Parts: sequence; C-alpha cells; structure tokens
Amino acid sequence: MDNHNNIHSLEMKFQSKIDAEVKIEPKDWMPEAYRKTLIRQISQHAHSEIVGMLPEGNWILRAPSLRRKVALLAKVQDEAGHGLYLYSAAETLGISREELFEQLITGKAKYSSIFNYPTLSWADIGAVGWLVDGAAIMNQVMLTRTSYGPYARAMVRICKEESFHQRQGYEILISLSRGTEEQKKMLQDAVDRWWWPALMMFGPNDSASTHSEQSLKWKIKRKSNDELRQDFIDATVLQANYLGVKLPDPNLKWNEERGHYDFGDINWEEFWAVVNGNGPCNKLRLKARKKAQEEGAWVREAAMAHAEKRAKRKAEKVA
Ligand code: FAQ
Repeated sequence: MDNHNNIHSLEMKFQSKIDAEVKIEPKDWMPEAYRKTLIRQISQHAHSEIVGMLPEGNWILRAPSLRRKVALLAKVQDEAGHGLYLYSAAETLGISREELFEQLITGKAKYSSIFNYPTLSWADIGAVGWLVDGAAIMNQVMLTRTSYGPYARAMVRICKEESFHQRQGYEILISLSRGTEEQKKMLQDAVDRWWWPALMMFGPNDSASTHSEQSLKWKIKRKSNDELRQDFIDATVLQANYLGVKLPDPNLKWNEERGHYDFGDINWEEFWAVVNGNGPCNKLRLKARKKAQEEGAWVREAAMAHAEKRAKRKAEKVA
C-alpha cells in the first residue's frame, strides 16, 4: 500500500471509531488536523479559565461578607484547577506547557472574549456567575461527550464545579433583587452590561464559524454555536423573570411556532474587535498574565528541581 492509501485507510478507520462513539485516546492514531484543532480549542479553553480568574479576583478583597468572600475565593481557585486539567489534557496531544503559556502571553492564542470586560460592581460578580458560568456550562455539558477521551473526562469534573459557580452567582443576584432600590439598580445595570457579551461566548453564527462543520463531524463539538446559544437563551429567560430583571433586548419574544425565544441581532463588530485584542480590558489582562508568568518563574524552577532530584533518588534506589 502506498503512503497516500495508507493515510486514507487510517482516516476511514478513525472516522468509523468516532461514528461508533469510541473515544480517541492520546496514543491512538489521529489525523494531524484533529490534533491541531483539539490543541487550539483545549488551550483556548485553558487560557480562558486562567484569564477568567482576573475579573473575579478583582472583587475578593471587596466581597460584602465573609461568607461571600469564602465562596468567591473557592470559585476563583476552582478556575485555576480547571486551567490545570485542561493544560494537562492539551499536553497529551504533544505540546508543552511552556509553549502553551508562550502562545497566551504573546497574544498568539485566543481566550474567551468575555474576560475582556470589566467587573465594575459587586452585582457583576453575581452576573458573571449566573450568565458567564451559565453559558460556559451549556457549552461544557456538550463537551463531556466530546470524542477525545482526556478532554471529555476533564469536562465531567469541571461541569460539577461550574454548577456550583452558577448557583453562587444567581444567589448573589437573588439577594440584590430583594434589597434596596439602589441594589436593584445595580443588579439591572450588571445584567444590561453582561447579557450581550455572554451571548457572544458561543462564537460566531454557524454560517460564519470556520471550524464547526469539521468539528461536528469529528464530534469534538456535538452542537453548533447557534444551537447552544438558543438553548442558553431559552433557559435563562425564565431565570431572569424569577429575578425580576429585564434582559436588554426588545426583540426577545417567545415564538410558539419555533418553540424557542426569538432574539435581536448580536453586535458582531464588537465581538470581532474584542477577539482581535481591542476590547475594554484585553491589554490589562495580558499584562497581568505576563506579570504572573514572570513572578512565578522561581516557583516553577524550584518545583522542577525538586521533582528531578526525587526522580534521581528513586532511580538510584532501584539500581
Ligand atoms: N472568544 O469556528 P469557530 C470559561 C474564535 S468558559 C474568543 O466557531 P470553534 C469558564 C475561534 O477560536 C469560556 N474567540 O471556532 C469560566 C476561531 O478562531 P481561531 C471558554 C472566539 O473553536 C467562567 C474563530 O473565532 N470556553 O472559561 C470565541 O469551532 C467564569 C471562529 O470560531 C471554551 O473555550 C470567543 N467567544 O468554536 C472561567 C469552551 N468564539 O481559533 C472563569 C471550548 C469563537 O480559528 C469565570 N471551546 N472564537 O483563530 C469551544 O467550545 C469552541 O472553541 C467555541 C468556538 C464554541 C468557543
């Protein structure tokens, strides 16, 4: 068999495994483009978790009570853990942690657009939990069934924690909704600012999504960007009603025929500006990550030296 035929037959076998719902594991043969797409998506996801710690970390010292502080601290620590699971999953595809970090701090790798918006009030922490974690869960529950084993397994753990994050945010907002006029105003203002960016998290419309068609075939994605966005809107409108907030979209209306909510146009110009580095906080976020990378260098070096020493001692014992 010549090389071309050989690759073709490997690709056929690979696709039939995917079609039969068999998970792909790190040492299995996979098309280069599948590996590349996964590294891109998983690393973008890992970076999002790590950069996502920044807007919330901003409020840890200003949380209004000890109970709120403990919950927020736990949530931000969870995001760091999610980043670690995801970086580890990306590493199984043959890329190093150093390369991944380098791609983030040089701006070569993307992270979610949502984390380039500022958290201006305490209500924003509630809105981030409710809307941002809510959108993240919608996407991530689908990813627990993604075709790559290590990514799917990481997602199972992550989703459990994200559910707590979403509840934590919603509970903050319930308290505000039962509070003073000023607190209610703060709640509405946060929802007004976070609603549209949360809808943008699902990515461009299906017709403009470059990777969706192939990723759906490979079952990396199990639902399209627009399907997930619609699922999120349908679930969230009811929660907004319970909170007594108005979602900032005059075109949001139940469509009996479709069995879904209709909604207004998303500002895609704003989305691409943010994705391309020109959102309100892009520069600030990268600066903070770069600083953390530099200041943490000695910790990583010390940890690696310790690990090497231990491995050497173990090898000497065996010999
Ligand atoms: N932001 O062809 P598609 C969290 C890019 S949740 C920035 O549709 P794809 C939890 C895309 O990369 C947030 N860029 O792409 C948390 C591509 O550019 P490229 C993270 C975006 O991959 C909560 C181009 O546009 N979640 O962190 C965005 O098939 C609270 C064309 O797009 C994940 O990453 C965007 N929103 O579908 C943490 C989930 N959307 O790479 C802290 C995993 C698209 O060719 C606090 N990722 N782009 O240069 C996915 O499911 C997918 O990657 C999508 C995009 C759905 C995000």
